[in-house]
Amino acid sequence: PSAVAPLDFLSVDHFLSDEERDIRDTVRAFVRDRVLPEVADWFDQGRLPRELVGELGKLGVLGMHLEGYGCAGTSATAYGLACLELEAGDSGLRSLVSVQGSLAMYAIHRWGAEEQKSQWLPRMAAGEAVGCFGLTEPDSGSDPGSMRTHARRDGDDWLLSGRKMWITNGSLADVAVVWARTEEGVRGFLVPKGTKGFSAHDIHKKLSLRASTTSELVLDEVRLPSSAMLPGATSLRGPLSCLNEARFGIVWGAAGAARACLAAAIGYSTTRTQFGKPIGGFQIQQQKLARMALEVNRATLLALHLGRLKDAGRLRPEQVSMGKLGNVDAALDVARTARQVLGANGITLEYPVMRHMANLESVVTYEGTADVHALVVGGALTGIDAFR
Ligand code: TGC
Ligand code: FAD
Repeated sequence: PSAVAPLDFLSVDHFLSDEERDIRDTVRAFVRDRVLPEVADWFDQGRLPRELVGELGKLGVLGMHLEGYGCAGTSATAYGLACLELEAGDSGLRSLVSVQGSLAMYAIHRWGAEEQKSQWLPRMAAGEAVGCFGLTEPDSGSDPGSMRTHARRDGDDWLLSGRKMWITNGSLADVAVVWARTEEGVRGFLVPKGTKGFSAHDIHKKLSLRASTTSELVLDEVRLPSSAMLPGATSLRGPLSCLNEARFGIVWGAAGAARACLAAAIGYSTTRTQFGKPIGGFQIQQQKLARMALEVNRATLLALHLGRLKDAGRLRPEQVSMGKLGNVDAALDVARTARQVLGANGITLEYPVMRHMANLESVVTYEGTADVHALVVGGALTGIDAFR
């Protein structure tokens, strides 16, 4: 018997505003009613229903932390709380929202021309248009500066060629934000679906992030008007600034996936009986639960702290790196421990744990691998660049 809330042991809730709590509760209810009843089947079938995009638009979470153009303009903390609740459902759902709001919409919002913003952002916020973000290539992952995709001017037009790999929402997208090298540095281009020479091909046989569309983009001499180029971005800083936003959402989302695993482990261990008593009554299981609860609470506190820093305009990229590194590692630990607490049942889709565990293997790799973030933090600590 305890007065503490098992999933919010340190009462983080107490430090949220009423508005933040309302947003959190609304997203939590959406995940509970719309996502949790079906997400195991979506994962099993390797799909995320397209109609969810419109529903997420109505929910108001697409680009919710951006100002104007039909976006809600919430605090960064409120956006983080939404990511936490979405990823407590499934990392694929949070990915969809991250890629739409923090990568594709943010790129247009931050680096786009006025006409590009008014053409795309209101429809993307409403979930009427889907975006994707193409940075990674088959031979260029952690080192995006080595990208081969390139664009050259041809009169008033651009000709864009190359391949992008592992692109979330790729084949769903109405508009792809594609990063390419040019004689003027790395630039971003808005490539509408159906443009001649542009195609998207889904990647199959994934064992992780199955409730998410991941595609290859092929660009073969794609002719684009000059108005397709994002005028504000002229170097790798363009795409990397978008990654800061999405990584911030992952800091929160990982805490959500971990919380879902903890909830499953508490529920299971208090009802599953062996040797005449609930397994949660054995000391070794209680130690696992206590350590999982510690990780979940610590991750949530770290996310809230980074959220408050971001809302104060003081969040630095290396702090986001520390958050992504720490929280995704913690979530993976929690998921693997919870999986064991559930015994054989833990390996099925009847419980959320192994689905989260498998998803987190992508989360630890995308948006900068754990190694990349360790090197960003290490570089900030020492002043020595260890990437090359
Ligand atoms: P470096 O020489 O350090 O910098 C090049 C230019 O970029 C600027 N910059 C940043 N700007 C904003 N935010 C950051 N975090 C930045 N880091 C660097 C820098 O100031 C410079 O600007 P300028 O104007 O002087 O040119 O670059 P580098 O080549 O040494 O690379 C640094 C490194 C390794 C940290 C970076 O390339 C990196 O982060 N690599 C990881 C790549 C990555 O995370 N890819 C993710 C692809 S998108 C994705 O995974 C979506 S998953 C779906 C989902 O989110 O759900
Ligand atoms: P590599 O960069 O080849 O790394 C392989 C290994 O080498 C890793 O362990 C890495 O940490 C290590 N390594 C690399 N460099 C160093 C170094 N300097 N020092 C020490 N170790 C190093 N990309 C997009 O652009 N848009 C998307 O929407 C998108 N969605 C994705 C969705 C999924 C499901 C997945 C799995 C990936 C997605 N990605 C996306 C790609 C993702 O960003 C890359 O996978 C990631 O950046 C790592 O690149 P890589 O896979 O090529 O690995």
